[in-house]
Amino acid sequence: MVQTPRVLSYRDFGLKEDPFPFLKGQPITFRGIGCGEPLAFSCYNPGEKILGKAMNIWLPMAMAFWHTMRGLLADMFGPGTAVRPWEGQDTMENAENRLRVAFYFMWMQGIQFWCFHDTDIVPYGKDLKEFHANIDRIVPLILELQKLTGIRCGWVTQNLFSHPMYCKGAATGTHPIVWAHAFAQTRKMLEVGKKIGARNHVFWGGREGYNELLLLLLGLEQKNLARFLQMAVQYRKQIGATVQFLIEPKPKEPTVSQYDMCMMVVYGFLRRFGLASHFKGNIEVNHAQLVDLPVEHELTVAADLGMLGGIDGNQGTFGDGWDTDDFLADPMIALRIMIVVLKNGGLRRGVVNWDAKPRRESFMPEDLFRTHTAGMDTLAYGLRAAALLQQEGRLEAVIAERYAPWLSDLGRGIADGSMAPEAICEAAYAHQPQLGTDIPSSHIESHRYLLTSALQRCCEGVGSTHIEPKWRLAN
Ligand code: XUL
Ligand code: CO
Repeated sequence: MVQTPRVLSYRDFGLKEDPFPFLKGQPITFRGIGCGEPLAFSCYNPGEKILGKAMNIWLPMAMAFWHTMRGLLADMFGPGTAVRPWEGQDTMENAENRLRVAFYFMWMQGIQFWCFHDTDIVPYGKDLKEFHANIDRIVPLILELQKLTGIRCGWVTQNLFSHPMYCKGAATGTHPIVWAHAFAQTRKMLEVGKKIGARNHVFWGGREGYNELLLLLLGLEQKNLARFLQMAVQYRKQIGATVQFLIEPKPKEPTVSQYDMCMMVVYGFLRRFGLASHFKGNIEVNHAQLVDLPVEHELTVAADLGMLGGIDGNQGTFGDGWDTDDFLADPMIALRIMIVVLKNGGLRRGVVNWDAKPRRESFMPEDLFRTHTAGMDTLAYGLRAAALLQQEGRLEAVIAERYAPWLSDLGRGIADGSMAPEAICEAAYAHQPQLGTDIPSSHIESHRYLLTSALQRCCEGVGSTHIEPKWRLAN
């Protein structure tokens, strides 16, 4: 898993000039806790062992091709601002060059995995046939670049939301020919995933929901979606692929209400159609925030069901209410994520995919490195602090004490069903529980503060160094 310690230059990637000359050929590396340089890691030290595993095993970082390579930072109010000298016409030639730049980017950033949609890597062309022929043409280059760098595919997916034909949904649309296109795209990506050794295959139902309930045949749409997933499961088996299937929940946007609302809803749907054992969840921070849940809720539900399959790393802009895909910058969110990930024993085959983009005013190629470095570091602080908490065992002790009453005769009797209803009610009549004696305070704030203090201790040395600010606010 640790990257081959070779030195590669842009020329090894088949590039004629260095797309990132500001790095002067030097990859992003760890320069010590709190080093504070925007193009060096202050916390993420890939090979360093944390609780017996290297940091890059706990945090298998992945680049999202659509944002990092294709995102031009356009929004609904204006065109893209991104300066991307390697972008040109939407041709195969440019697609190949872009792929080379992508691998060089990941190499320089110290990222070990990549994730992409079918439409990210080649032009669609005039129809599905041409699109798939284009994909076939680029696969050998993918294999070559993966071999050169040791960078592997975290997940593949199919874009079933951008093409105008998907305006009413893909597997939940109103026309079977659209369903057929969605399935053909999925089948192709299963084949590609197998060829390039993808670890996971993601299903994000971008337009699988509704915009107007009044016009909806809910039962038909749900059955069609289930059929689509069942056929994907069958095809995976047919071609002998072992890729892990992940569903990425999201409550809304672009539709008013999406069927894969949150992890619990996804589980209910999968159970209903006998699919639960075939899928896990890919949990995205900003998607959880859109359903008004903290991401640790989604992660915990997934982990508890044995379905934690991966993470899309980002965060929403505070109070915005949109899927803004900011790079993770809040260490407390990172810590809460990593507490669940450590308890889960890691992400196994899953990756942390940076489904995130620079802000519109951070438009230079250098910002791609600055954003990934900051996001990776933030998550690494979360990892270090979560490991500290786990080692100290203080949170575990609080939890054990909190639920200890369930180990009493009454607790066991209720839980294992051995106690008769009469005896349970008798116990209730016999004892009136008192707050403070029978039922202790939870001291929630002190326990929350354990998290703050763990983060603070991970940054030790930083806070103690007095740095004279170079500028002051005028007042
Ligand atoms: C959209 C989103 C997607 C999926 C892949 O909100 O998260 O980019 O991750 O289709
Ligand atoms: Co995502």
